[in-house]
Amino acid sequence: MTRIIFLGAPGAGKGTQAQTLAEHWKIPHISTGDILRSAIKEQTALGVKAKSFVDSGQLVPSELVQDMVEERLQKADTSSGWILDGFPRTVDQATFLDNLLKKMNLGGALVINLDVPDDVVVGRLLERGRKDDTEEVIRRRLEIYRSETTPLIDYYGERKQLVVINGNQSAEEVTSNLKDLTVSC
Ligand code: B4P
Repeated sequence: MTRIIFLGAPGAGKGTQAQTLAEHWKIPHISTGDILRSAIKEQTALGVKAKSFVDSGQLVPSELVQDMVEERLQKADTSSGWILDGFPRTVDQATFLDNLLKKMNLGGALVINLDVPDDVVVGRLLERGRKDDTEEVIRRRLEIYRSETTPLIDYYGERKQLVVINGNQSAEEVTSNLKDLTVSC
């Protein structure tokens, strides 16, 4: 069973790589950002609550995202594993996920940190131009990433679950490095 978590700054290539590898390994790509954006588009109760946070580059309250992830990880298509992209983003979310996996009688996941310098990610996101890819919102997302998400590098490092990959290469080169990893966990 393959369980992968992608860490990395906004624009580090998490979504890009997770999608490619999920197709390669035939497991679902679970992106909390994509689920939130689709809930916002469909104006579901979750989407209405999440909209202002996503638009301004802040983290959506953890209880909303955690419920969403718990529900998604119970679906039948996860029986061979999954790739989580964008979750966890805080130590609280990581603790929640550890407890959830224990409750489901599953072991830990392999955590991949895609390492890319700030100036490179800002350039990539400005080029992408999603609604939350304006310079001001990108700067806020990066600040929140530094304060809330980088502690997860130590969290998973201490648990010997972490692998760091250089994300500052072409998408094809990053994919090739990732395919070389042993992924059974
Ligand atoms: P996400 O959707 O996770 O957005 P992201 O961090 O910007 O990463 P994304 O995966 O989209 O980009 P990628 O690096 O692949 O989150 C959006 C918002 O949702 C958050 O701000 C927050 O509000 C909310 N949210 C999500 N999860 C949450 C959680 N757990 N808790 C609370 N709130 C949450 O790619 C970026 C661009 O780079 C692309 O255009 C791509 O083509 C390009 N690119 C990728 N790899 C490249 C490479 N190697 N070379 C050149 N370009 C590359």
